[in-house]
Amino acid sequence: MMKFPWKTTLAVSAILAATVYAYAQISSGGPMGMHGQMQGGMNGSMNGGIGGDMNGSMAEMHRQMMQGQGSAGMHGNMGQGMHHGMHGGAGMHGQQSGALGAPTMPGQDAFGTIQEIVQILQADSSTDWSKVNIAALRQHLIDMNEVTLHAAAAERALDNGIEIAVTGEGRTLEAIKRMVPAHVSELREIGWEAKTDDLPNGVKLTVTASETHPLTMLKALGFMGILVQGGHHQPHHLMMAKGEFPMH
Ligand SMILES: [Cu+2]
Repeated sequence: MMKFPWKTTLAVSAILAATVYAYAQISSGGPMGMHGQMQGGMNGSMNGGIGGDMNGSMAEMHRQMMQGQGSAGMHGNMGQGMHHGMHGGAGMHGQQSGALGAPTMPGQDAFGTIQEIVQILQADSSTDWSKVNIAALRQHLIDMNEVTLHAAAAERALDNGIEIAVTGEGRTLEAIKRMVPAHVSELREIGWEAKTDDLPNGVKLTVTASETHPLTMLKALGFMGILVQGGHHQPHHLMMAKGEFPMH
């Protein structure tokens, strides 16, 4: 099921955090027509939160870098981007005055995620609208909400790892059954020893400790810390919206 180049995604993700200011700068002068959204991401980061907008912008950056547009521009603009980031940027460019001028925050995380994806698709002349499926992305975002906020996670330490019973009812249970096993295949792709077993009301997730993921780390991370590993989510959202990726 996983055809996406994970290693590339990870390598790209590692540098994204360090260059997000620079990226916001490129983007505001760039061809993507996503000014409002990028301001949102930038404001979020300046205010101290790493929010959904920034994650979303990483997906777009990943896409640009895969197309070979990102890295040259990124380095060329890095200094300027950092400068703007540190000084708040307001007034230095009309487009960067979100904090003081036109509001940019979407108000709701899934709304903002979908808005950004739709803007990416509309700015891309190669978008195949006969395949685009925003409803599928919305269902996935509902799954994410259920698993992140409503699933119960009972963690138990083993001698060589941890075991987590992830359970819920109704819509939450559906989301657990779809998302947790899919994430475990992704964890395995990036070198984690993880597996899932079905439970009547959820999924049992077992993660074995290793040199790179020692028991102390696994206990500290717990269910959510483990689930967020890897850089797959944001690019997957775009693929889902394009109808190019099987739902999970
Ligand atoms: Cu997701």
